[in-house]
Amino acid sequence: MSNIEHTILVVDDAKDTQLILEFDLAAAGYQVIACDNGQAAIDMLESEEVDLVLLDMYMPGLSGLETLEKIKQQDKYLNLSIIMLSASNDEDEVVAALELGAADYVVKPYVTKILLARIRTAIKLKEKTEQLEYLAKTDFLTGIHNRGSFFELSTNALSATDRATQPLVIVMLDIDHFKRVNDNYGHDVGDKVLVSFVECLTKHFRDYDILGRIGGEEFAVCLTNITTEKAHLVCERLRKAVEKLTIIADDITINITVSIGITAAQGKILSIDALLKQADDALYSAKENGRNQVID
Ligand code: GH3
Ligand code: MG
Ligand code: MG
Ligand code: MG
Repeated sequence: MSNIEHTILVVDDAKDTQLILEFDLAAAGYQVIACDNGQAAIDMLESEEVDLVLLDMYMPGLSGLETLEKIKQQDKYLNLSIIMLSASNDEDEVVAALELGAADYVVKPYVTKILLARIRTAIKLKEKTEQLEYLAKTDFLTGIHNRGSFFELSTNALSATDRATQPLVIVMLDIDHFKRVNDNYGHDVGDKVLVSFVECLTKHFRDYDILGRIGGEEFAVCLTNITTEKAHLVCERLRKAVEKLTIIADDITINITVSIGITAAQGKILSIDALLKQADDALYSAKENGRNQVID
Protein backbone atom coordinates (compact mmCIF):
# COMPACT_ATOMS: atom_id res chain seq x y z
CA MET A 1 0.00 0.00 0.00
CA SER A 2 1.42 3.41 -0.88
CA ASN A 3 1.67 6.29 1.57
CA ILE A 4 -0.82 8.36 -0.42
CA GLU A 5 -3.60 6.13 0.86
CA HIS A 6 -2.71 6.99 4.46
CA THR A 7 -3.75 10.07 6.38
CA ILE A 8 -1.74 11.41 9.29
CA LEU A 9 -3.12 13.89 11.81
CA VAL A 10 -0.45 16.24 13.18
CA VAL A 11 -1.27 17.81 16.55
CA ASP A 12 1.18 20.47 17.76
CA ASP A 13 0.67 23.88 19.30
CA ALA A 14 3.95 25.19 17.84
CA LYS A 15 3.16 26.46 14.35
CA ASP A 16 6.74 26.00 13.08
CA THR A 17 6.90 22.33 14.21
CA GLN A 18 3.49 21.73 12.67
CA LEU A 19 4.58 23.16 9.32
CA ILE A 20 7.87 21.21 9.25
CA LEU A 21 6.03 17.97 10.06
CA GLU A 22 3.42 18.69 7.39
CA PHE A 23 6.21 19.32 4.88
CA ASP A 24 8.18 16.15 5.75
CA LEU A 25 5.11 13.92 5.74
CA ALA A 26 3.69 15.36 2.51
CA ALA A 27 7.13 14.88 0.89
CA ALA A 28 6.95 11.20 1.91
CA GLY A 29 3.57 10.97 0.16
CA TYR A 30 1.17 11.05 3.13
CA GLN A 31 -2.10 12.94 3.26
CA VAL A 32 -1.69 15.35 6.16
CA ILE A 33 -4.21 17.20 8.29
CA ALA A 34 -3.23 19.31 11.30
CA CYS A 35 -4.49 21.13 14.36
CA ASP A 36 -2.95 22.85 17.38
CA ASN A 37 -4.75 21.38 20.40
CA GLY A 38 -6.02 18.13 21.90
CA GLN A 39 -9.75 18.84 21.75
CA ALA A 40 -9.53 19.83 18.08
CA ALA A 41 -7.69 16.53 17.45
CA ILE A 42 -10.47 14.54 19.14
CA ASP A 43 -13.06 16.41 17.04
CA MET A 44 -11.12 15.85 13.81
CA LEU A 45 -10.90 12.10 14.48
CA GLU A 46 -14.71 12.05 14.54
CA SER A 47 -15.01 13.52 11.05
CA GLU A 48 -11.89 12.32 9.21
CA GLU A 49 -10.48 8.88 8.36
CA VAL A 50 -7.11 8.96 10.09
CA ASP A 51 -4.49 6.18 10.05
CA LEU A 52 -2.01 7.68 12.47
CA VAL A 53 -1.71 10.62 14.87
CA LEU A 54 1.48 12.49 15.69
CA LEU A 55 0.69 13.99 19.08
CA ASP A 56 2.69 16.68 20.86
CA MET A 57 3.16 16.13 24.62
CA TYR A 58 3.09 19.77 25.78
CA MET A 59 0.16 21.84 24.64
CA PRO A 60 -2.12 24.41 26.27
CA GLY A 61 -5.52 22.96 27.20
CA LEU A 62 -5.49 19.17 27.09
CA SER A 63 -1.95 17.85 27.35
CA GLY A 64 -0.70 15.19 24.96
CA LEU A 65 -1.15 12.48 27.61
CA GLU A 66 -4.69 13.65 28.46
CA THR A 67 -5.59 13.73 24.76
CA LEU A 68 -4.10 10.25 24.28
CA GLU A 69 -6.07 8.92 27.23
CA LYS A 70 -9.36 10.42 25.99
CA ILE A 71 -8.87 8.95 22.52
CA LYS A 72 -7.89 5.50 23.75
CA GLN A 73 -10.91 5.37 26.09
CA GLN A 74 -13.03 4.89 22.97
CA ASP A 75 -13.02 1.31 21.70
CA LYS A 76 -13.18 2.42 18.08
CA TYR A 77 -9.71 3.97 18.42
CA LEU A 78 -8.00 0.99 20.08
CA ASN A 79 -6.14 0.16 16.85
CA LEU A 80 -5.41 3.77 15.91
CA SER A 81 -1.65 4.36 15.96
CA ILE A 82 -0.62 7.38 18.02
CA ILE A 83 3.03 8.43 18.12
CA MET A 84 3.91 10.92 20.85
CA LEU A 85 6.30 13.74 19.98
CA SER A 86 8.11 15.53 22.79
CA ALA A 87 11.05 17.80 23.41
CA SER A 88 11.54 16.00 26.71
CA ASN A 89 12.94 12.51 27.09
CA ASP A 90 11.57 12.02 30.58
CA GLU A 91 11.53 8.27 31.32
CA ASP A 92 8.31 8.38 33.34
CA GLU A 93 6.51 10.26 30.56
CA VAL A 94 7.66 7.75 27.95
CA VAL A 95 6.39 4.90 30.14
CA ALA A 96 3.09 6.71 30.84
CA ALA A 97 2.50 7.33 27.13
CA LEU A 98 3.19 3.72 26.17
CA GLU A 99 0.99 2.42 28.98
CA LEU A 100 -1.87 4.65 27.82
CA GLY A 101 -1.66 3.02 24.39
CA ALA A 102 0.79 5.14 22.38
CA ALA A 103 2.39 3.15 19.56
CA ASP A 104 5.69 4.97 19.97
CA TYR A 105 7.46 7.98 21.48
CA VAL A 106 9.77 10.20 19.46
CA VAL A 107 11.97 12.95 20.87
CA LYS A 108 12.16 16.35 19.14
CA PRO A 109 14.07 17.49 17.20
CA TYR A 110 13.36 14.33 15.26
CA VAL A 111 15.42 12.67 12.54
CA THR A 112 13.10 12.60 9.53
CA LYS A 113 14.28 9.24 8.21
CA ILE A 114 13.79 7.57 11.61
CA LEU A 115 10.41 9.21 12.22
CA LEU A 116 9.19 8.01 8.80
CA ALA A 117 10.42 4.47 9.54
CA ARG A 118 8.56 4.48 12.88
CA ILE A 119 5.41 5.75 11.14
CA ARG A 120 5.58 2.99 8.52
CA THR A 121 5.97 0.35 11.24
CA ALA A 122 3.07 1.75 13.29
CA ILE A 123 0.74 1.86 10.27
CA LYS A 124 1.72 -1.67 9.25
CA LEU A 125 0.96 -2.93 12.77
CA LYS A 126 -2.45 -1.22 12.74
CA GLU A 127 -3.34 -2.76 9.38
CA LYS A 128 -2.17 -6.26 10.37
CA THR A 129 -4.18 -6.04 13.59
CA GLU A 130 -7.30 -4.97 11.70
CA GLN A 131 -6.80 -7.80 9.20
CA LEU A 132 -6.42 -10.37 11.99
CA GLU A 133 -9.49 -9.01 13.80
CA TYR A 134 -11.48 -9.28 10.57
CA LEU A 135 -10.33 -12.87 10.04
CA ALA A 136 -11.09 -13.78 13.67
CA LYS A 137 -14.67 -12.50 13.35
CA THR A 138 -15.63 -13.52 9.84
CA ASP A 139 -16.80 -16.80 8.38
CA PHE A 140 -14.23 -17.50 5.69
CA LEU A 141 -16.64 -19.14 3.21
CA THR A 142 -19.59 -16.76 3.29
CA GLY A 143 -18.15 -13.48 4.60
CA ILE A 144 -20.77 -13.01 7.34
CA HIS A 145 -20.05 -13.09 11.11
CA ASN A 146 -18.75 -16.34 12.53
CA ARG A 147 -20.29 -17.94 15.59
CA GLY A 148 -18.13 -16.09 18.14
CA SER A 149 -18.66 -12.70 16.53
CA PHE A 150 -22.42 -13.30 16.23
CA PHE A 151 -22.62 -14.06 19.96
CA GLU A 152 -20.58 -11.01 20.89
CA LEU A 153 -22.53 -8.58 18.69
CA SER A 154 -25.97 -9.93 19.55
CA THR A 155 -25.12 -9.96 23.27
CA ASN A 156 -24.18 -6.26 22.93
CA ALA A 157 -27.40 -5.57 21.01
CA LEU A 158 -29.42 -7.32 23.72
CA SER A 159 -27.87 -5.27 26.53
CA ALA A 160 -28.41 -2.05 24.55
CA THR A 161 -32.09 -2.88 24.06
CA ASP A 162 -34.79 -1.83 26.49
CA ARG A 163 -36.55 -5.18 26.77
CA ALA A 164 -39.80 -3.67 28.04
CA THR A 165 -40.40 -1.49 25.00
CA GLN A 166 -38.09 -2.52 22.17
CA PRO A 167 -38.36 -5.93 20.63
CA LEU A 168 -35.28 -7.96 19.78
CA VAL A 169 -35.85 -10.95 17.55
CA ILE A 170 -33.62 -13.98 17.06
CA VAL A 171 -34.02 -16.07 13.93
CA MET A 172 -32.45 -19.50 13.37
CA LEU A 173 -32.23 -20.95 9.87
CA ASP A 174 -31.17 -24.41 8.72
CA ILE A 175 -30.97 -25.58 5.11
CA ASP A 176 -33.17 -28.64 4.54
CA HIS A 177 -31.55 -31.95 3.65
CA PHE A 178 -28.26 -30.23 2.95
CA LYS A 179 -26.38 -33.47 3.46
CA ARG A 180 -27.99 -34.73 0.24
CA VAL A 181 -26.44 -31.83 -1.73
CA ASN A 182 -23.00 -32.90 -0.53
CA ASP A 183 -23.72 -36.58 -1.05
CA ASN A 184 -25.09 -36.09 -4.56
CA TYR A 185 -22.81 -33.38 -5.95
CA GLY A 186 -19.79 -33.17 -3.69
CA HIS A 187 -18.55 -30.82 -1.00
CA ASP A 188 -17.41 -28.04 -3.40
CA VAL A 189 -20.90 -27.73 -4.87
CA GLY A 190 -22.23 -27.76 -1.29
CA ASP A 191 -19.96 -24.81 -0.52
CA LYS A 192 -21.28 -22.87 -3.52
CA VAL A 193 -24.83 -23.53 -2.37
CA LEU A 194 -23.95 -22.09 1.06
CA VAL A 195 -22.53 -18.94 -0.56
CA SER A 196 -25.64 -18.48 -2.75
CA PHE A 197 -27.89 -19.02 0.25
CA VAL A 198 -26.05 -16.32 2.24
CA GLU A 199 -26.28 -13.88 -0.71
CA CYS A 200 -30.04 -14.39 -0.63
CA LEU A 201 -30.08 -14.06 3.17
CA THR A 202 -28.14 -10.79 3.07
CA LYS A 203 -30.59 -9.27 0.56
CA HIS A 204 -33.56 -9.92 2.84
CA PHE A 205 -32.21 -8.23 5.94
CA ARG A 206 -31.12 -4.68 6.74
CA ASP A 207 -27.49 -3.56 6.88
CA TYR A 208 -27.58 -3.28 10.65
CA ASP A 209 -29.09 -6.72 11.26
CA ILE A 210 -26.52 -9.18 12.62
CA LEU A 211 -26.07 -12.22 10.38
CA GLY A 212 -24.02 -15.17 11.62
CA ARG A 213 -23.01 -18.63 10.49
CA ILE A 214 -23.60 -20.64 13.65
CA GLY A 215 -22.66 -24.06 12.30
CA GLY A 216 -22.17 -25.86 8.96
CA GLU A 217 -25.51 -25.08 7.31
CA GLU A 218 -27.07 -23.28 10.27
CA PHE A 219 -27.42 -19.53 10.43
CA ALA A 220 -28.76 -17.00 12.91
CA VAL A 221 -29.97 -13.42 12.59
CA CYS A 222 -30.40 -10.87 15.39
CA LEU A 223 -32.93 -8.14 14.60
CA THR A 224 -33.67 -5.01 16.56
CA ASN A 225 -36.46 -2.45 16.13
CA ILE A 226 -38.80 -4.96 14.58
CA THR A 227 -41.94 -6.74 15.76
CA THR A 228 -42.22 -10.53 15.69
CA GLU A 229 -45.00 -10.18 13.09
CA LYS A 230 -42.79 -8.11 10.79
CA ALA A 231 -39.85 -10.49 11.34
CA HIS A 232 -42.15 -13.38 10.44
CA LEU A 233 -43.13 -11.64 7.17
CA VAL A 234 -39.46 -10.99 6.29
CA CYS A 235 -38.59 -14.64 7.00
CA GLU A 236 -41.55 -15.91 4.99
CA ARG A 237 -40.44 -13.74 2.05
CA LEU A 238 -36.92 -15.14 2.44
CA ARG A 239 -38.22 -18.71 2.63
CA LYS A 240 -40.09 -18.24 -0.67
CA ALA A 241 -37.06 -16.62 -2.31
CA VAL A 242 -34.83 -19.55 -1.25
CA GLU A 243 -37.38 -21.98 -2.67
CA LYS A 244 -37.24 -20.15 -6.02
CA LEU A 245 -33.48 -19.77 -5.98
CA THR A 246 -31.80 -21.56 -8.87
CA ILE A 247 -28.22 -22.30 -7.91
CA ILE A 248 -25.95 -23.27 -10.76
CA ALA A 249 -22.69 -24.91 -9.76
CA ASP A 250 -20.46 -26.98 -12.07
CA ASP A 251 -23.27 -26.99 -14.71
CA ILE A 252 -25.66 -28.54 -12.21
CA THR A 253 -28.85 -26.79 -11.19
CA ILE A 254 -29.69 -27.14 -7.52
CA ASN A 255 -32.76 -26.12 -5.60
CA ILE A 256 -32.94 -25.92 -1.82
CA THR A 257 -35.40 -25.04 0.89
CA VAL A 258 -34.87 -23.65 4.37
CA SER A 259 -36.57 -24.11 7.75
CA ILE A 260 -36.77 -21.12 10.04
CA GLY A 261 -37.45 -20.65 13.77
CA ILE A 262 -38.18 -17.28 15.36
CA THR A 263 -38.25 -16.02 18.94
CA ALA A 264 -38.61 -12.54 20.50
CA ALA A 265 -36.93 -11.21 23.62
CA GLN A 266 -39.61 -8.69 24.52
CA GLY A 267 -40.43 -8.65 28.22
CA LYS A 268 -38.11 -11.59 28.96
CA ILE A 269 -34.89 -11.65 30.91
CA LEU A 270 -33.00 -14.12 28.79
CA SER A 271 -29.45 -14.42 27.53
CA ILE A 272 -28.62 -14.73 23.83
CA ASP A 273 -27.85 -18.40 24.54
CA ALA A 274 -31.36 -18.95 25.91
CA LEU A 275 -32.97 -17.02 23.04
CA LEU A 276 -31.05 -19.08 20.50
CA LYS A 277 -32.24 -22.22 22.26
CA GLN A 278 -35.86 -20.99 21.95
CA ALA A 279 -35.40 -20.13 18.28
CA ASP A 280 -33.79 -23.55 17.80
CA ASP A 281 -36.84 -25.23 19.40
CA ALA A 282 -39.07 -23.35 16.90
CA LEU A 283 -36.73 -24.45 14.10
CA TYR A 284 -36.97 -28.05 15.30
CA SER A 285 -40.79 -27.79 15.09
CA ALA A 286 -40.47 -26.46 11.53
CA LYS A 287 -38.36 -29.52 10.64
CA GLU A 288 -40.78 -31.88 12.39
CA ASN A 289 -43.75 -30.32 10.58
CA GLY A 290 -42.25 -31.14 7.19
CA ARG A 291 -39.50 -28.49 6.67
CA ASN A 292 -39.58 -25.45 4.31
CA GLN A 293 -41.56 -23.31 6.77
CA VAL A 294 -41.30 -20.51 9.33
CA ILE A 295 -42.39 -21.07 12.93
CA ASP A 296 -42.40 -18.67 15.88
P1 GH3 B 1 -32.07 -31.31 7.96
O1 GH3 B 1 -33.10 -30.97 6.96
O2 GH3 B 1 -32.61 -32.13 9.06
O3 GH3 B 1 -31.37 -30.10 8.46
O4 GH3 B 1 -31.00 -32.24 7.21
P2 GH3 B 1 -29.52 -31.88 6.81
O5 GH3 B 1 -29.04 -32.92 5.86
O6 GH3 B 1 -29.45 -30.50 6.32
O7 GH3 B 1 -28.78 -31.90 8.19
P3 GH3 B 1 -27.55 -32.65 8.73
O8 GH3 B 1 -27.23 -31.98 10.03
O9 GH3 B 1 -27.78 -34.14 8.75
O10 GH3 B 1 -26.41 -32.38 7.68
C1 GH3 B 1 -25.76 -31.17 7.57
C2 GH3 B 1 -24.68 -31.32 6.54
O11 GH3 B 1 -23.98 -30.08 6.32
C3 GH3 B 1 -23.63 -32.34 6.94
C4 GH3 B 1 -22.31 -31.66 6.63
O12 GH3 B 1 -21.47 -32.45 5.87
C5 GH3 B 1 -22.70 -30.42 5.85
N1 GH3 B 1 -21.78 -29.32 6.05
C6 GH3 B 1 -21.46 -28.71 7.21
N2 GH3 B 1 -20.58 -27.71 6.97
C7 GH3 B 1 -20.34 -27.67 5.65
C8 GH3 B 1 -19.51 -26.88 4.80
O13 GH3 B 1 -18.82 -25.93 5.23
N3 GH3 B 1 -19.53 -27.14 3.47
C9 GH3 B 1 -20.29 -28.15 2.95
N4 GH3 B 1 -20.25 -28.34 1.65
N5 GH3 B 1 -21.05 -28.92 3.74
C10 GH3 B 1 -21.10 -28.70 5.06
MG1 MG C 1 3.98 21.84 22.40
MG1 MG D 1 -29.96 -28.88 7.59
MG1 MG E 1 -28.21 -28.59 10.73
